[in-house]
This record gives sequence, structure tokens and C-alpha cells, in this order.
Amino acid sequence: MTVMEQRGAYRPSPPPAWQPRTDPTPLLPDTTPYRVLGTEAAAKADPALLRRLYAELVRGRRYNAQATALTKQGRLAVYPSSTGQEACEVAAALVLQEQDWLFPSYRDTLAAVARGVDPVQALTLLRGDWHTGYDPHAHRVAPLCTPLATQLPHAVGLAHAARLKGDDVVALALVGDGGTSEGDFHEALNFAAVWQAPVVFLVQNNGFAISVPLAKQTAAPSLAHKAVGYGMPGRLVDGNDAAAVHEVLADAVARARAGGGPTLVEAITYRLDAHTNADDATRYREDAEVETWREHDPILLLERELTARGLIDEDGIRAARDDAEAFAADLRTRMNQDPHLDPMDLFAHVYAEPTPQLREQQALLRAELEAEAELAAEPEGGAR
Ligand SMILES: Cc1ncc(C[n+]2csc(CCOP(=O)(O)OP(=O)(O)O)c2C)c(N)n1
Repeated sequence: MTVMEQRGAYRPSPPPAWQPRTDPTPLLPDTTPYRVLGTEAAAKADPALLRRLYAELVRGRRYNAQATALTKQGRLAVYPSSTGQEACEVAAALVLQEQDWLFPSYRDTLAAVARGVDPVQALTLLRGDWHTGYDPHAHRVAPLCTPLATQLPHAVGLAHAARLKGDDVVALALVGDGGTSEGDFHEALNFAAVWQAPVVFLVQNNGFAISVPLAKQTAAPSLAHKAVGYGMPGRLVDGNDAAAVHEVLADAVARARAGGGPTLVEAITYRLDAHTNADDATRYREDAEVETWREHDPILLLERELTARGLIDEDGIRAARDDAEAFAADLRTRMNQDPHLDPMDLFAHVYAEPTPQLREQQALLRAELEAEAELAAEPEGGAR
């Protein structure tokens, strides 16, 4: 048979019995971000929870302002403010049970503080120290992670291990929109879904990765849609609506706890401040855009709801502000005290058995510090 004859006899056939492995429809996110405040759903929200969220938002806003002020006074090396994103920060902290774990990024100091980490200790790393500053096990808050998205595989590992051990633990990991472009995001979500790990991913889509807008990061319909490719549900929520973020995260955490596997939540929010105190946001965005987001401020949205439902009055608002002022004053006072640092600490906890090179460097530094101490002890005008 000639090749042409063979071709003539060829009958294309479909791949054998192909089916989608799971039905993607239930995994798809809503077409618009889920909202509670100002909608009918708000009537079902627990008044005590709304009041608690409000108090924490006001305190969080003040914390952000105070920490930013401390950078200007040289008390803090850098501060990535979460002003405008407080609803995500606070809801993430409040939604977890005591035994659960939070995996924050560098922007999520507020979530760590709302979960109980000492506000000064939470700033240790940003003060320029070499260590985390707080005991991650005390409140089950992993170290604030500066390398983008590296906290995500950590969260999956912890959640998977807990499940294997039969421990009732859910991990909630926070990441920015820019972080979703990292390989670690992909690896974490893939393993989480394959293992059905009890983990929830909260993407705070604040519009920018430093100066890079989301449109330059991805052509996906939304970041929540990425969930479908991994085989987990994606949820889209108004990230400035504290009640909505809390509800969506609570559902996802409950699902994870019940063995239902991971969820990816995308919260649409906006970073009202610059990337950090070292960034000039006017170089890449218009003031008018910022102003439209000020109209959709998380504190404003919740305050309107509470007021409309008679759940807060002027005294209540003042009490929340006074509490936030006292919180900021305490932070200021404690941050204005010089920390006592021992440079020799640099060598502690590196290896159980220090390497010869480290021992050599340690000896050099010790000699230098001793020489300096001797010099300082000499009477003025001594043999210098
Ligand atoms: C692995 C890695 N690459 C690059 C950086 C530098 N970097 C720091 S913040 C940032 C932008 C992150 O944006 P996004 O994830 O949206 O978080 P946001 O800062 O907006 O909270 C970049 C690229 C880093 N920290 N880690």
C-alpha cells in the first residue's frame, strides 16, 4: 500500500472515553465580588462580630499610621502599610481558631497583631533586627515573610502534616496579587489541592506589585479563577467589606476543617498608602484613582452599616478611636526605647555546631567589641 493509500484509509478517532476529571462549574468564582455591607445579607450578620470588626479596623488604621510615623523618626527601618486593606487583615485574624495557623507576608503585621502578637515584637524584623521578634508558636503566627509567596508552601506543609497527624488545624496564608506570579504560588496550590490539605489562601489584590499594575501580571479573568486550574474552589470577595471577607473566609476555613480541602479567595482591595515609606506612589498612579477608593474605605463601609442599624452611636465611635489612640501611644512609647542588642547574637542559632569560618569571624568580632569596650572605659584624654 502506498503512503497515499494509507492516508486515505486513515480514520481519525477521538481519545478513548475522555471525561473532565472533576466538574469545573462549582469551582468557579462569582462574577462579581461578594458583598455584605449595604446589602440584604447584612441583616444576617452578627452584631457583636460587626462591632468587634469595627473596633479592630479603627485600631488597625491607627497602628498603620503610627508605624509609618515611626519610620520618619528613624525608629523603624521600613513599614509596608496595610492602610485600606484593614478589613482583610482583621478578618483573617479573627476567623481562625486558637489552634490554627496564620502565614503572613511582610504587609500583614496588622493580621499578626490582631491575632495577639505583641505590636512591638511584630515590628522587630522591620526594625532591622535579624530575627522574627516573636515566638511563632505562641500565637501560631509564622514569621512575616519577605521573599514573595514562600509562606504558601510552608502553610501547605504545616496543614498537610497536621492532617496526617490527625490534628484539628487549619492554615490560612496571605499573599499579594504580585505574589501569585511566583512559582511558589503554583507549587503551593497544586500540592494543597492534590493532598486536599486544610489550607485557605487569601490573595489581597490591592492593585499593584510595588508599581506594577495587575494587568501586567496576568491575563486571567480574575485571580480567583486560577483556583479552577488546580481543582479547588475560587471565591471573589469585596476586600474592603469586613463582614464579607469574614464570611467568605469562615466558609473556607470550615470547609478545610471538615476535610473538604483548600480554597483560594481573592479579595479586591486597594493599598491607599505607597508600597512602603520608601516608595513614591504618585509616580505610577493618579490621585483620582486613590480618591475613588477612599469612598470605598473599609472603616467607612462598616461605620455606615453600624450606624444605619443603630448598632453604634457617636459615643461608640469615640470609644473605638480612644482605644486606638491609647494603643498607638503605647506602641510609640515602647518603640522609642532603644533595644538592647548584642552583636554576638549574630552567630547564635546558625548551626548547632558552628563551622570553623563562623568561629573565626566570631572571635574577630569579639576582639573588636572588647577593644572598643576598653577604649570606652579609658578616662578621657587617656592613651588613645
Ligand atoms: C521572591 C521575591 N522577588 C522579588 C521581591 C521584591 N518585591 C518586594 S515586594 C514586591 C511586590 C509584591 O507585590 P504584591 O505581591 O502584590 O504584594 P503587596 O506588596 O502589594 O502587598 C516585590 C517584587 C521579593 N520580596 N521576593
